[in-house]
Amino acid sequence: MLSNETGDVSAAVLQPVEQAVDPLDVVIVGSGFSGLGAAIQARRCGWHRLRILEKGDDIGGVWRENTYPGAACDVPWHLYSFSFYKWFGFSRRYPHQPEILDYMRCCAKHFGLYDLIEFGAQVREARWDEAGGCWHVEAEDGRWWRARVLVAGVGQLSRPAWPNILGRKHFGGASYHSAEWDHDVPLEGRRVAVIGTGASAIQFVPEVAKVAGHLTVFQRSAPYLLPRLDGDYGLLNRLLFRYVPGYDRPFRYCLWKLGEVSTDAFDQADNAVARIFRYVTRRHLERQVPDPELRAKVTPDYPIGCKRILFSSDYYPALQRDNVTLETAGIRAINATGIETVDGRQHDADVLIYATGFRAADFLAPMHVVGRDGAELQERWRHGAKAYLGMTVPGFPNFFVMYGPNTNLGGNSIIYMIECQMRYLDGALRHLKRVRALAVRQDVFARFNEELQRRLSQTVWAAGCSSWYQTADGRITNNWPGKTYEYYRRTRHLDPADYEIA
Ligand code: N01
Repeated sequence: MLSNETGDVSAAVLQPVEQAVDPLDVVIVGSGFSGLGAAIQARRCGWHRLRILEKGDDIGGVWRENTYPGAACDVPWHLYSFSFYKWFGFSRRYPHQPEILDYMRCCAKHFGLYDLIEFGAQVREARWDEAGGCWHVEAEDGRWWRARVLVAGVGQLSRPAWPNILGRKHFGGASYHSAEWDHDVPLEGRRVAVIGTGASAIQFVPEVAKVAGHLTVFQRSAPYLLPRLDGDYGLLNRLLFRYVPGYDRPFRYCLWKLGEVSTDAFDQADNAVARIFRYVTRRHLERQVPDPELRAKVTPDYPIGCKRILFSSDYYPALQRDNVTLETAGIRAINATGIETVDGRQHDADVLIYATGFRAADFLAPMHVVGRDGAELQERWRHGAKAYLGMTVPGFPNFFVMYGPNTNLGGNSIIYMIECQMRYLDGALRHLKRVRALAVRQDVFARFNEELQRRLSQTVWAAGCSSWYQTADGRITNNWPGKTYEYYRRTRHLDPADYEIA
């Protein structure tokens, strides 16, 4: 019987025999868009001995986890899908979560990825083995794998953020986070409180308002809202998408181009695009909210784009329903029966829903990644995560992060960025057929990050509002400062001169 290095025989029998002999080619952590994309790319360039480690019991990442009512994408499907895998099951422009998850499942099936996935594998640690020239990856349950290349595809929005509000644990009713929606808790006729007014809340508030006895929405900052021009395609369009080759291409291109142009709104200097966004959001607000008191409450007090600009045509109307209250007084504490605001009022609730976002700046946590000479990634990233092109870190050979630091966008589709990363990974994997290890050079990494931070300091994200784009110290760790085309250009080819090669 085989035994693994920890001597745990029961875990060892779970390992395929070949692993004890030879490391795998690639281990990928996560089976969201990034993980699936990395696996598809690795296979395309001839690396077939792969494993995808998935902590859940299905693929999909955030699209498996976020099942709140109304969960949908705010990027149209033409752009929020892989350019190389067409699927015409989307019924409307902005697909809802079940359709996106279906798309991902069909994609995984089409590329034969299911056989590669180890479900229930929450990675605890990944450690570089210099002598063996490979990564040793260990799951919480003791299973382990060795692989020449490690790809992290765990996303930026996979860990819910719980607010540090006094008395949170004392609430006597049901409570949960929007990313862990508890469908067993009935909301019909009940008093529901929602904390937060970000992208998640504005999608489920209109749905909850339809059934709740009373809904109180606790807003700390008002979001900017653009109208959501959603719609069903109708049979004819669907048939055209399905049967006319290339019919979807102009849609994809125009949406991408629009996203590129909209990126100008994130420059700190005032410009035409920001002015257009301000005008459209103001008109949307004036049209949908006639009451001056409510209008004042939902008018943002920070520069547009500093937090994510949201799309909704049913959020403002939901706030005006008789059974909905928007509360803007700050929260002092949570107690057994509800929420107490700083003005001393008590707001009783039966159900409390936290729409308080994600621990987006804690990249890769809780996975412990140890590189050359015992270097710990979380320690390196103590003051904010950094990587070269969002993907590679000095001292961490053959390690690639998908949707890593500074690759999030304010105005375009993240799937485009993931495809750029797939292309870059392809370059790396091709090199790794000839050499043992690639680790980005410290000077290349440092120069890149200096440039990035200099440019980011001139964006609206640095204008002083708080957002998940930055650490508590204000370092912008999540967003890419330019257009996506620039990222495409810079990641198109891996330049071996940027790397120490072993
Ligand atoms: O989270 P958020 P989200 N007391 O961080 C408030 C993606 N997404 O889950 O702004 C009171 O945006 C906080 O207030 P403030 C998308 O990229 C995509 O909504 O900090 N309030 C804010 O209102 C999005 O950007 C889709 O003042 C507190 C809210 O909680 C990202 O996920 C759909 C608080 C958090 O908003 C995150 O969105 C959904 C406290 N102590 C989500 N702490 C798509 O369509 C926090 N808040 C693709």
